[in-house]
Amino acid sequence: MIYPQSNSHRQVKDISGFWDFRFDRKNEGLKKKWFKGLAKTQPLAVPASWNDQLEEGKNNLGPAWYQTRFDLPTGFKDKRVFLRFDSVNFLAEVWLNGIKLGQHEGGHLPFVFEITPKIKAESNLLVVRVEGLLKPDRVPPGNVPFDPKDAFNNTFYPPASFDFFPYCGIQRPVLLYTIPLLPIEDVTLSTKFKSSTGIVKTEIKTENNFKGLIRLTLTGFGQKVVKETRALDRQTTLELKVPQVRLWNPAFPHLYDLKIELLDKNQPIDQVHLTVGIRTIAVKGSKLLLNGKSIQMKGFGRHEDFPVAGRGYLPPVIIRDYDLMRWIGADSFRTTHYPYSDQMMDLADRLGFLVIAETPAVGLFFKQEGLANRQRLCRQYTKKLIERDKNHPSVIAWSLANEPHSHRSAAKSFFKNLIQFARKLDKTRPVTLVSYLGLKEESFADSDLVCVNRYYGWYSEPGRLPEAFERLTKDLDAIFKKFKKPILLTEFGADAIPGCHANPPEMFSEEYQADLLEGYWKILSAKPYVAGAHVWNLCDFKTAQATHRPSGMNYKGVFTRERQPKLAAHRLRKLWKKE
Ligand code: BDP
Repeated sequence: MIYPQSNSHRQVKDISGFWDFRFDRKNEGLKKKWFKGLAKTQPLAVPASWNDQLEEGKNNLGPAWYQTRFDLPTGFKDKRVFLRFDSVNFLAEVWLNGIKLGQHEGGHLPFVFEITPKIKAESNLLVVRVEGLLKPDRVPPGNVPFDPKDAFNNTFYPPASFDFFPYCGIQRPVLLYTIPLLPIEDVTLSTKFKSSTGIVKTEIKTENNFKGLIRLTLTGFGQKVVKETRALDRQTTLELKVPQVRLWNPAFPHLYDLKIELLDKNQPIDQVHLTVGIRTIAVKGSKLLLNGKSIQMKGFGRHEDFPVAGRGYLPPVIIRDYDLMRWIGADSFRTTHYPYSDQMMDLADRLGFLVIAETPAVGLFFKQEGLANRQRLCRQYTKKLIERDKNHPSVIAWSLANEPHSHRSAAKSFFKNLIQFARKLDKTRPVTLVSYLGLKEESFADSDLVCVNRYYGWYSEPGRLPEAFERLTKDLDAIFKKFKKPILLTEFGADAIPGCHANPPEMFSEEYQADLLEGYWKILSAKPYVAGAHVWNLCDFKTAQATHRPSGMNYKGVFTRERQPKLAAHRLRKLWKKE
């Protein structure tokens, strides 16, 4: 999937802004045909979650309606025109000029409609109905009936089965864009190297009836490699050899520029630019190897979360978070618990962060009811995530779920199939899932990495760090003995209320959080089979209301929600920067 681009063959126009908006409390909009035009609206910022923009929005998960009008932008005439939503949470139905374009389920992943035949030169009316209700057969699920076997305790309001606020709305940009009549449909890159030569395998998908020339030009670091060939059916593969290759890695995130052109009778008819990081990622025994060298990642789990905008796309916050991660000495993160924006991923390539890209499959459970739909959604998310993020050198693994309640027998075969499915789609990256079950997680037999979340010293052994550290050590050794694969501690942490201090340290104080994280890191960094440690969380974040979540906040951030450091941030920096 190629992100919309602007060049002499393609145009993009961002139609985000202040749109007309209204809630549909009585759920009458469909019957009353609001898709023909909304009345009684108020302005709402797009992209952003609606929940913290409006008083009425807070715990309101929809349905709600948006509308905007646009003219056909200059340069769009006689081109194929598409409408792309980068992310709408959860269910979106879309109409253009009163005609339904379609619907899309699931936040955090893009969807596209071709609107060429339906678009007018002036005053096009775009209407979107969005609904983010929490339902047991959705992914992530909500409103799940209590069942001790699935470890749900229904403590949250709104009743999410996951620990972050169920923000709703059009949360990322909405784009109009064009492609030529015979376009480059898709490009898949994979890279490797042999001594000092980099090899970039490029698979280009074109239309059936394109029989012209495909030309690739790779430039960077004083090199220019050009290769061209006639298009073969729908898929053409070309290999570029890059002398004196500069490999991509966190210390030196070297990126080459790749221009892909289609030529028909010597006339250029399409062009796409991609950045290429040449690197390899592999699992060998107990090691995770980047460019053939063993790595031990340090970093965070995170959330797309900020006051007022909720889960909305906010470029300065993205920059701030990368800056904080650099300041503290982190080199990696997991896109907990859903795919992040395309822009966040582009910056990971540029700034040199290693990313475990995760699907929105959090809080999954395997009771029969609704299972078929949850499984369908998981496959759909896995496919879309890989299609979207496959060309990022920063992405070094796919995580297909966070903390599934996978002790029911249906889980094992489900994950076996899902892992195989992901491997078929991408043969170049490790595939994993993140579990709290540890030793009892049967799917670790099928995954490439063992990713576990541990809260010793917090949810168990509260206030007793020495016992927590002892348990952690024994637990990790036992897990490694059983699975013999690299282990990533994908979450560990403690809540610290900013400004709360205690000596001797006690729970919720900044000192306790700092001591817990330091203790964990010392144990983890000394274990040769640990390929990474991700602190939970980079920043405090909004969650649903619960007795254990003061003011609807999860305070496990080492930075506050406003992105200021707690004691733990300084402590981690000392440990991480010196290495
Ligand atoms: C883990 C979850 C994460 C939560 C965290 C916590 O993966 O989403 O926010 O616990 O309780 O189990 O802070």
